[in-house]
Amino acid sequence: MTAPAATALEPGLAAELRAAVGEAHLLTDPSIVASYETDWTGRFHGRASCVVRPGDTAAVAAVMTAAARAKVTVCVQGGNTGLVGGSVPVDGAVLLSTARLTSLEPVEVAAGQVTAGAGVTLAALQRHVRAAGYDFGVDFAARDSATLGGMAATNAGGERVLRYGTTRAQILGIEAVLADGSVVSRLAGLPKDNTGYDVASLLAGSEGTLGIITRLRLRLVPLLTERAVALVAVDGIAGALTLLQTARNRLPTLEAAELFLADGLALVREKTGLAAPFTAEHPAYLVLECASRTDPTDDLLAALDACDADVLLDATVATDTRGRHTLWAYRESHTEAINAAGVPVKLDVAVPLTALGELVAALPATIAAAAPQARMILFGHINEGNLHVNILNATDRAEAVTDAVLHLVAAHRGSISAEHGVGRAKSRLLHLSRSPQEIAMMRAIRHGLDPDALLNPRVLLDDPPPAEHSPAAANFA
Ligand code: FAD
Ligand code: 2HG
Ligand code: ZN
Repeated sequence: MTAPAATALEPGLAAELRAAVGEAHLLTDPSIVASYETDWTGRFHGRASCVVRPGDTAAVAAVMTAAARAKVTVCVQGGNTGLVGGSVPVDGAVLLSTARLTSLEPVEVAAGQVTAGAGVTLAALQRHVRAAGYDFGVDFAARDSATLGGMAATNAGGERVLRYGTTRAQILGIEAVLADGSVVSRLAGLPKDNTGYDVASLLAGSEGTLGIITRLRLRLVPLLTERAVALVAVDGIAGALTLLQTARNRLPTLEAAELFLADGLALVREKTGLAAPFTAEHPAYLVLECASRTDPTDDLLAALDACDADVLLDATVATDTRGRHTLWAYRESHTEAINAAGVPVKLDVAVPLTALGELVAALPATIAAAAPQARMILFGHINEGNLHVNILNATDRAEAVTDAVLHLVAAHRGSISAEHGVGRAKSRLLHLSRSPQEIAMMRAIRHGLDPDALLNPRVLLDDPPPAEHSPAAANFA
């Protein structure tokens, strides 16, 4: 996708935005604005009329009030690590960056909760809560850049869903600014609160189409310092599923079960220089992590011992920090290694575990038919049936290959987005995973809160172009 020319910022709106965020945080220099206009993968681009960097909820509300009055589109960006094209602006939009929403309150030790700004990165939150003897239930490789607001907006999953669920399950309250500039705030953190619609749950996974999240009240989990990681070689998906079942049944301390395949390992090794984990090559690999307050190593070893030799082809276990990080690097380096090889078409899907083997078997031919030159790298979170289907050498066939894979997934009763969201990359195919009634309900909620579709247009829902008389129509050219 190439970026169209930027639309100029109207002087009256510029003055209001300057008053809202301060002179230093209204950015209009094209060379600076450019750094906000391309996504992490390099596949999606847009052109913003300016970037605003509000420092608190009141400033976000002032920006939205001004934008709503001028009927100008606002696109929201956190850490810009999203993988579905939702974090880049549409032409002429005001790009609102949450980078300065970094308030971090003291951990409430008795409740096991914390209130944090939407612009706080996952790694900063982890440092903050670990110092107080707690941990956060979500973790993944983009931790140094991904923000809590972006994670909530996409309902990010990651490597610990098996134990703690997705981001939505960690959110006890939310503060957000709506499209008209009004503020909804529910941050008391009551674990029980049945007083009607759950605003926090609704905003989780809404991808910035219902409001701009400014603060979050988060549930924390115990800090588990004793950890053991195994890298296990298996014969393919069938072996991986058998091993998963054994690990789940025998290991109450199991925290992660992550899958990658031989060609993914080869690419990771080529780009990182990591040594081969085993003397022989194998078709598939699982990373298993156990965490507890007491050393889980013996339990992990006993579970591996319980596996038949025709399932478990090879294994290595690490308990020291460096060894564990090395085993994780084989899995976590996939995304960077793929991007180093080219601009990928990224599809993030989930199917019932009973359909996983069939899907993996069908993917190569499906992709080759749509994009003959394509190179597929598969990996993911096996416990949730969540596969990351990365397709290189296919950006010129992106639509065809996306259609083919997502139709195949739908035919296997799957989801076209397991954890990355729908974004702009897949909004035209939402009907493959959601019924007409569900989509109508989503549209009604969206329209009720944002009738002019000013917030993140074309993300999640394929918004119809606004009426011709609306100034926002320019953004849909
Ligand atoms: P952005 O990319 O800035 O935005 C993502 C979406 O959220 C956009 O639509 C944006 O408009 C919206 N948004 C951002 N902030 C707000 C806000 N405050 N209010 C309302 N809307 C907002 N994802 C997973 O789920 N699991 C993984 O394991 C995982 N691993 C990753 C590994 C790597 C190396 C990379 C690059 C990405 C990975 N991701 C993963 C994807 C990505 O990190 C997550 O989607 C993350 O939640 C995005 O956070 P962000 O702050 O970067 O959001
Ligand atoms: C992961 O699980 C992320 O590592 C990124 O969700 C997936 O790069 C991808 O496709
Ligand atoms: Zn993932």
